[in-house]
Amino acid sequence: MTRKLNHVGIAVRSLEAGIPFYRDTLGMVLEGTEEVVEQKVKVAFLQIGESRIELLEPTSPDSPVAKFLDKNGEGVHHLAYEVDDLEAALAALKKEGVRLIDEAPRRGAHHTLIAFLHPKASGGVLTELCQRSVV
Ligand code: CMX
Repeated sequence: MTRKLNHVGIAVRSLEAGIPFYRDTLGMVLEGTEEVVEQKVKVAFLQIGESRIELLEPTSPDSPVAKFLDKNGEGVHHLAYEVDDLEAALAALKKEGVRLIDEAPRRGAHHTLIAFLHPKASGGVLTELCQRSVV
């Protein structure tokens, strides 16, 4: 079902404060920043080889990422796996009885469709599935 790890999501209080460590100290390539209004976050993608990390800054106190930061502080927030057909993947997971946050794909950053599985369904690790190349 899954093709590869697409990105690791890391919650930060500020992109401006978080980016320099990854870009300047670790030498990753900053691909760009973007606001995902529906998810109430601003994100920055940094490339490392074939992989990427996604820094997430909440844009509102009721953002799910703000809730995460209040509870846990900054740190690893989710793992995102790439799939070819997100609707089919969600249908298969639902059939298996896996608890989903999103039963249908939503728009994510970087022209993707995304859906989250509930962290309780995956050993406490918030898991995102994403499908690339959506115009
Ligand atoms: N990792 C592990 N556990 C997490 C978690 C995370 N990132 N976020 C929340 N949880 C846990 C909570 O601690 C809580 O556990 P307890 O029940 O033991 O207290 C439980 O999951 C429910 O959390 P909640 O915040 O109360 O529940 P919500 O239904 O409000 O939120 C969730 C669920 C996890 C989907 C939401 O908090 C979230 O993070 N959504 C994803 C938002 C996001 O990252 N969007 C960016 C997408 C950008 C892109 O990639 O394109």
